[in-house]
Amino acid sequence: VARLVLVLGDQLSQDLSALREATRDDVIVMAEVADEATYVPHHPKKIAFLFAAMRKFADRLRGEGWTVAYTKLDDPDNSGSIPGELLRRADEFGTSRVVATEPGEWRLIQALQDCPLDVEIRQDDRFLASHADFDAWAEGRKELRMEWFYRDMRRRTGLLMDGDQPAGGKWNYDHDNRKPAPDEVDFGGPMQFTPDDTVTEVLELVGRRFGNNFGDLTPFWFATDQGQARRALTHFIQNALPKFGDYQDAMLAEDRFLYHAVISMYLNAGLLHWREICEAAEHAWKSGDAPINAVEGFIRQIIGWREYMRGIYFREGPDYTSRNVLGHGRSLPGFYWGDATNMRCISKAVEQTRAEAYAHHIQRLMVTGNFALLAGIDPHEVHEWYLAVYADAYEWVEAPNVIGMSQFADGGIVGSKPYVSSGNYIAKMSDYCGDCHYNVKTKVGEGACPFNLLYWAFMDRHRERFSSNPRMAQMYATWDRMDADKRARILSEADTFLNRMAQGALV
Ligand code: FAD
Ligand code: DLZ
Ligand code: SF4
Repeated sequence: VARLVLVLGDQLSQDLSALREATRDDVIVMAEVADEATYVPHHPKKIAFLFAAMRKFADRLRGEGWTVAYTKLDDPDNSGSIPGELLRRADEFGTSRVVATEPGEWRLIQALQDCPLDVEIRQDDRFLASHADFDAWAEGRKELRMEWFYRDMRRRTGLLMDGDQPAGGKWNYDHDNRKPAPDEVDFGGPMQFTPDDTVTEVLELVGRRFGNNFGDLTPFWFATDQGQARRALTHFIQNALPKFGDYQDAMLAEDRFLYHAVISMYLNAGLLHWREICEAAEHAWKSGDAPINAVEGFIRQIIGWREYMRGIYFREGPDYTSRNVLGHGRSLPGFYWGDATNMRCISKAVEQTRAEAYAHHIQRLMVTGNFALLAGIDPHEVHEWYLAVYADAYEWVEAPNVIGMSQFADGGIVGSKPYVSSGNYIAKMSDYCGDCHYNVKTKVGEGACPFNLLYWAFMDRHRERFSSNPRMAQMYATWDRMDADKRARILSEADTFLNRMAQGALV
C-alpha cells in the first residue's frame, strides 16, 4: 500500500483534491468517530445525515474499485478520533503516508498537523476562491466589503455577465427583493426522501447514541447522496427559485422554508458543487423561467457570501471564534434549547430548528441572532449553539456568520454595523407578532415587546462605539429626542427583563 487518503464527513465529492491524486494502491480512510460527533452536541439529524451520506459515498467508491477502510461508530476497534483512526489504519496497512484535503475547521487542521504520521494537506479546491485568491483580494483594503469581492467572482466565473458588464445592467438586484411575507406560499418545500436501508440503519444508531441531543431525529427526509441532492436542487430551481428573491427576507410561523433552496447541507458536505448550482440557476434565467432579481440574489449568496465567509474564516485565524469586542457575557438562555418562552418569534424559530435542523437566513440573523446580540449573550456560546443545531454548520461558514455578521464580535470585519433591530422589523417581515404574548407596538410598560426594550438598551450600552457610525447616527438622534423619563423606564425594564431571563423565569 502506498498511502492513506482521508475523506472527512463533509468531503463527499468525487473530485476532492485528495481523491484526485489517489491511485488504486491507496486506501481511502473514512471514519465515524466520537470526537467529531461530540465536539458540540450536534442535532441528531445532522449526525444522521452525515453518517448516512458517508456510508453511501464509501459504497460508491468501493463500487468504482477503490479500497475503502470505513469505521462505523459502533466498531469495537474505533479509536474515537480522526488522527486515532489514521494511526490505526497506518498500522494495519503498513504505511505512514497520509494525503488529506484541508478540513473546514482549525481544530481538525491542527489535529492532523499534530498527528505523528507523514500527513500532506492539500487545498480544498471545491471552492471558487482559494486562500491565496482571497488574501490577494483582501490585501491592502481598508474594508473587506462582500459586494466588491462578489463582483470579482462574477467576472471570474462569467456568471450573469454580458461581456464585462453585469447582465441586465446591475450587479445587485436586492432593491427588488425583501418583500414582506406573502399571504400564501405556492411552494410545498424542499424535496423529501424516504429513508432507504442505509439511512434506516443510521437512524437506529443515531437514535441510540445521540437521542438525548437537542433536535428531532425523525421524520428524516434529507437527501443522502449526490443523485438525490441533485434532484432536490432541480426541484428548487423549477418550483421556488422564481420567487426566491421577492421573499428572501420574509418569515412565516407555519411555513419553515418559504422559497429557500434548503441545499446548504448538501453543498457543504460535498454532494453538490457551487458551479452546478449556479449554472442551473443561470440557465433558469436565460430560458425565461426565473427573473433576474431572483437568480442574481441566489447566485450572490453562493459565489458571494459563501466564498467571502470562508475567506474571512481562514484569513482571521484560529482565534476568531473567541472574539468578543462588545464584551458580552450572559449565558445562552434555556429557550434556545427549547424551554418555553413567551416570545413567539423565538419560540417558532427554535421549534423549527429542533424539528428540521434548519432555519433560513433571516430567522438566524434577525430572530435568534438579533436577540442574542441585543441581550448581550456571550458570542462564543452563541457560536457553539449555531454550530450544533444546523445541519449545514461547520466552523468555516458558521463562525463568520455568527461571530462576524450576527454578533459583531469581530468588531466589524464582516459587517460595518451590527444587525440589531427592534420588534418592528420582525413585525414587518413576518406573521410572528400577531399571536404573540407581547405587543410589538408597545415600546415600554405592560406587554412591551422585549426586542423594543433591548434594542434601546443595546444602543445605550454601546453608545461610545456606535454613535459615531454614520449609519447609526439617526437612531441615536431618535433615542436622544425621547424624554429622559421614558428612556430611564426603557432601560430599567430592559434590565428587569434580562435579570428575569437570567434567573430562568418564563419571559
Ligand atoms: P438559501 O437562502 O436558499 O441560499 C442559497 C445558498 O446560498 C445556501 O444554500 C448557502 O449555501 C448560500 N448562502 C446563503 N447565505 C449565506 C451566508 N450568509 N453564508 C454562507 N453561505 C450562504 N450557512 C451555512 O451554510 N452554514 C452555517 O452554519 C450557517 N450559519 C449561519 C448563522 C447565522 C447567524 C446566519 C445569519 C447565517 C448562517 N448561514 C449559514 C447562512 C445562511 O443562513 C444559510 O446558508 C442558509 O439559511 C441555508 O439555507 P438555504 O440552503 O435554504 O439557503
Ligand atoms: C460534523 C461531523 C460529524 C458529526 N461526524 C463526523 C465523523 O464521524 N467523521 C467525519 O469524518 N466527519 C464528521 N463530521 C464532519 C467533520 O466534523 C468536519 O469534517 C470538520 O468539522 C471540518 O469541517
Ligand atoms: Fe417577537 Fe416581539 Fe413580535 Fe413577540 S411581539 S413575536 S417577541 S417581535
